[in-house]
Amino acid sequence: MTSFAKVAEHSARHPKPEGVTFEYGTAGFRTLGETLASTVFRSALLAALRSQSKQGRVIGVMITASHNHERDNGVKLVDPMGEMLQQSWEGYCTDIANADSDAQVVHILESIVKAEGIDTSIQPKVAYARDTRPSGPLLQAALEDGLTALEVEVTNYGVVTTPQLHYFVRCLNTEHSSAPYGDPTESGYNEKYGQAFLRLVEGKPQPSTLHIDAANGVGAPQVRKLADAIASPYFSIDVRNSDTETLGKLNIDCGADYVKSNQRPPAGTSLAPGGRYCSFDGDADRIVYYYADEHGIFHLLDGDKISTLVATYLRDLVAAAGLSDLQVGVVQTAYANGSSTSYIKDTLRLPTVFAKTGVKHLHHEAERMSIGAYFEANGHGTVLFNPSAVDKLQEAKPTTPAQADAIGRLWALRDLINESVGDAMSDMLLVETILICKGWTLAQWDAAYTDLPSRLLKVVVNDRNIFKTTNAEQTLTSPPGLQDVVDALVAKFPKGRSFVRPSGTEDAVRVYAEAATRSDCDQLAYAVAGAVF
Ligand code: 16G
Ligand code: ZN
Repeated sequence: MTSFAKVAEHSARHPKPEGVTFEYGTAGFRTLGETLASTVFRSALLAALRSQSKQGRVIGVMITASHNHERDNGVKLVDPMGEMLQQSWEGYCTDIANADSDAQVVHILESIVKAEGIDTSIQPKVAYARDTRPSGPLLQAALEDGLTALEVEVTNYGVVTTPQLHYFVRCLNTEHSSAPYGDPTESGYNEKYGQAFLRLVEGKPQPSTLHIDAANGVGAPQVRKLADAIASPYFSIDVRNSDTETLGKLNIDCGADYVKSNQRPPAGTSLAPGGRYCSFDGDADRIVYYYADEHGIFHLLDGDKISTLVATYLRDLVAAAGLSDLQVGVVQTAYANGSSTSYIKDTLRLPTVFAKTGVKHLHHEAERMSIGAYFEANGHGTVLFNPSAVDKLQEAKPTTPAQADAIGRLWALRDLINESVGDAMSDMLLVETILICKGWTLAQWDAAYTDLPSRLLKVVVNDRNIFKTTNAEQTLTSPPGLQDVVDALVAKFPKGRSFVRPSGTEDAVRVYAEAATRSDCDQLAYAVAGAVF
């Protein structure tokens, strides 16, 4: 029986900072690391209750602030299949983080137990990890104090990538089932993805070295371990920006977010024409590729380019397997470049739907498809195989060797993909597999379609909460009249598109615009930003 007797005493060691309000946002809590100890402690308590509400299944807790500044940190809960915390619990997280007293912390726990009908005699289980941030160890100690207060059975994964923790949680919860996801260890992770990769590329021409910018984050040591496990010329890598020791380097002038936002390579990296480059973000759940053409011009292959590459490959394999009733679909957000959406609809002839920004929204849309590829333009995404698709693969009766080969490849692809969440390392192996199998350079991949010029602006406003949207964040419903102004501006520019949305992670509003030319795009973006301000 979990008793809350020790909670108040432990909670008193982690006082909530005065004058700070916390919010469980798009990707959990995220703010200055030094203010987060009470929130992390309280998140441990909630993770324990969440585990009990799921009959003692393992809940994950990840301490990271992803691509954000090194002084920031964050914490998020991971549900039993490795997915993001169910949205209906986010409010509990926000409530408990903002409780003003230790007694109120206990009171909130008691009210959640009542509201959710939780059996507190169940042994709670939590698996946790952190990234390389300097505030990580102290926050981990706060987390452990919360877990101790509720006598939680714990697994500490140390310093790993966010998607690795999601993978471990899924493995732990399927370990004794008929369909175990994998071995819940780092070596199990490397083995599973590495072996699937080798199965898929065997016998094909070997690719040139892949230069990986690891954002000076946790992806650096982890991708080296992956490469050691693969131990094959099919995965020859050169890891750059791999300094996780020196303070102040994480995500600075490097990493997927820097490359995508600035549309340029990491500082200090000169791109050799024909060379192959990619960047992870600080916790290795995003990846973008890029290269320089023969004139030295930089070209970005972002999440949209990855999703179209992956969707094309899956579509062709499904057709080759003779599984015409397996429908491949693509989930995008409003940030997807208009050219990518047209390409998916008009050239690939695949269904595409829009979801709100944030992995959980895309993930849920992709779950509705037979095989759903979801990617944010920023490079976060994965592919989900619906259980009915898995059944169809199992029941498939190939009548030719080509069909049997395609079915075998679909199985191997499923093993290669981290279905719990977008994963830079797994996505990288997926892209590498497709490029190797097609014998493509990055330029050949890029040739499918040309991105429209786009611009993303951040506008700091007095109150971002007055900005409300509908239609997967593409249309404003508040403030009144603003959407009409945006529409009128958009109408002035060929291929113009623009939207305004409140950020889910920062106190600001984002303005996105695209148009046929760079100059039109910038004019549109600044005109819309002016209307917002
Ligand atoms: C979070 C999301 C990311 C999204 C970003 C948008 C997860 C794991 N991460 O980082 O997917 O693109 O928020 O930020 O869901 P914004 O709301 O500030 O624009
Ligand atoms: Zn991240």
